[in-house]
Amino acid sequence: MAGGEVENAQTATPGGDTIFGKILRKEIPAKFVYEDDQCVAFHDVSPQAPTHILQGLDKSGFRLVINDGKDGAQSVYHLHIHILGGRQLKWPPG
Ligand code: D5M
Repeated sequence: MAGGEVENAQTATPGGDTIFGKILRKEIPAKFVYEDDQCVAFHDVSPQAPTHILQGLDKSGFRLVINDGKDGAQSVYHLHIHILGGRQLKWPPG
């Protein structure tokens, strides 16, 4: 994904294989922090906070985000949860 998330979300569409499918099948690398037969957690390639994992927890507090659709800046159509933490997050998020 060459552009930013909002830019990528303008053309991303649901259906078919995704980059996360390739990661799950170990066809491309990712920095995994957890893995079992039900779910995986790995570091985001473009972290938006010191901790930015596509599933995980941070003990000093964290934010869970699910982006949905173009206006929600979703760029990968494979259900995933962003976990952001490791700094004071701002609100509203923009
Ligand atoms: O979130 C999709 C997220 O996936 C976005 O934060 C970038 C991240 N991403 C994209 N490609 C990779 C790879 N190869 N490894 C790790 N993370 C990746 P969305 O909510 O769909 O915009």
